[in-house]
Amino acid sequence: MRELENFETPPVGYGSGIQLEQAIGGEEVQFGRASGVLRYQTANGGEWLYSQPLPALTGFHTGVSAWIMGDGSGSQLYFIGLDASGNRVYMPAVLSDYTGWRQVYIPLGSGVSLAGYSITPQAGDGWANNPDNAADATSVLYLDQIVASYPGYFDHTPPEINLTYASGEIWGTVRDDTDGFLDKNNISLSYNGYEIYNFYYEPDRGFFYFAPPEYGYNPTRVTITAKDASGNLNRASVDIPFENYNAGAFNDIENYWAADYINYLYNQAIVEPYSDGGYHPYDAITRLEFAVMLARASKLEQKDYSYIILPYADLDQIPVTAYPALRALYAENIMRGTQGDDGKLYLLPNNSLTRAQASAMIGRSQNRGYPAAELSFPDAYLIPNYAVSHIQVMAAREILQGFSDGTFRPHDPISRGQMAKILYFLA
Ligand SMILES: [Ca+2]
Ligand SMILES: [Ca+2]
Repeated sequence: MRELENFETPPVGYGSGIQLEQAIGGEEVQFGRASGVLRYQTANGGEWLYSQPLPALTGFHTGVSAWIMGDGSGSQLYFIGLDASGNRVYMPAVLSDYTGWRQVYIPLGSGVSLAGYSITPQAGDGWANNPDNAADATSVLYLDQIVASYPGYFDHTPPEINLTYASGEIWGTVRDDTDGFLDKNNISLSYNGYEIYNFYYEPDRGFFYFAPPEYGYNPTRVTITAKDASGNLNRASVDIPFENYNAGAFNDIENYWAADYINYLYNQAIVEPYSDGGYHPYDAITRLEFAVMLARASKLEQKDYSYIILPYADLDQIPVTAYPALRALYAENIMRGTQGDDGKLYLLPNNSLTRAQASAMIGRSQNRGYPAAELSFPDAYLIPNYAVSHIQVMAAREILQGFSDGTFRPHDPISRGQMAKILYFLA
């Protein structure tokens, strides 16, 4: 398989009746951090073409697989191919009579490149009577992870990572069941959450090697992440043993179970002590504290979001120093606020948040494409729908676990101590 379009950078092209843009974050993304959104005139449809067609299909690849989120409109989506002679071919992709994500295979033909998308509106008797089909109405379809492929096969299995740590060195192998050994640009390595580019990698046998620059004094975590052409993600981490020289950063965590994680956050400048010198690990975290910690731990470049105007009606209750973090979370569709009874949007900075709410926001801060686990918590049925997929993924990644009695307690407030552990395991 070969990745052709993942929408992680905005698509470049032009359309009539259709615009293709980038959608960032949220449940409208199937893989990575962004998807493509096709906005079209419901009554007329239209056409959108890349300025530069995607690379032509070669070898066994006779078509593309694509993820398409339907809008239930009954419109017909076509993928437009361009053959070697420069002729256009229109291949039916989906009839959008469904909602939610669906993966389809679209046979374009060998040597053909994907050049754009075309939409024909719903036909038939019901059309004229449907109030949704007013002349100025628009609809949206989402696209993600378009891969050069062959008929009858979808790859849903993430790459396998074997990782060893010994004597201050890290090495191992990465291999995918479908794609075999992966290129270096499909592998990333992070050191305490920061991406490191100068690690050693041999693509012809999937071998990686890394010697951490400094270890032994503070909590340190190194993570290898691998992505196959179909967008499936996997990661493996090592927690490097240490003697903690910063144990005294907080005066109330000496015997607390998450003390190492809290010190990690301190060393990463994600948290600082309260004025009384404590971390207050048993306190419920406030929405504002949660936001600032999540934005810092996600390593978002907060200065890149200065163009965002925060829409919260309770902005006057929020310290200006927190605006950059909130802007980043808003733009990335990670934390958008809560609609009040008056229809206005509120951040509610001093409120606590439930473990389910926190899980959904933390989940939205992560690339999508990791495997999900079946939830075995006896109270899993209490988890709200919006949080289920995020909790499934974080359970599979072993970021979230239940309490010692096995329950998840989705409606309990999340404590500052629990948050510290989660942020460490995200790194
Ligand atoms: Ca994507
Ligand atoms: Ca795979």
